[in-house]
Amino acid sequence: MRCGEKQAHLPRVANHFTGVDVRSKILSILFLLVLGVGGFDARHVVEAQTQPRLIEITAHRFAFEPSEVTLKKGEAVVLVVTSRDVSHGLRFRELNQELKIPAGGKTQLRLTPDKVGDFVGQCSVFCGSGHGGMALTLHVVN
Ligand SMILES: [Cu+2]
Repeated sequence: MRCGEKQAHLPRVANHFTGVDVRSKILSILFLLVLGVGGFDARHVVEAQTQPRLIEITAHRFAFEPSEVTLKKGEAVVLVVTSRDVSHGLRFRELNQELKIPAGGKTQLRLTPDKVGDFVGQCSVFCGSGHGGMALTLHVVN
């Protein structure tokens, strides 16, 4: 009887080890998946930190929308200016920056303000009767 019990017990032990092996394989696969997802998240955060902030602006006769934007000194931003109608321009005399926006198109201006203050950009392409009042003000703060 004892001998029979041992023989009956042995396969169970073997099964038990097989079960642990499968479980540890599943665990290590899960662990790798978690690591992979974690690694992806970390890369995503680093990218988000190094990419300049995009600021979408619409230009149309005779305004920029929004007409005021607040920026942080030293923070890199990209102004993405889209024209909804005719060609426009945007010139910041004090910052020595100018961009042209084609009719119905978009233009980007990368900018890292290095001084605090208000900087007014004027439309620099004549677009009609209200052209002179078409402005975008950048408020640069600390
Ligand atoms: Cu204009």
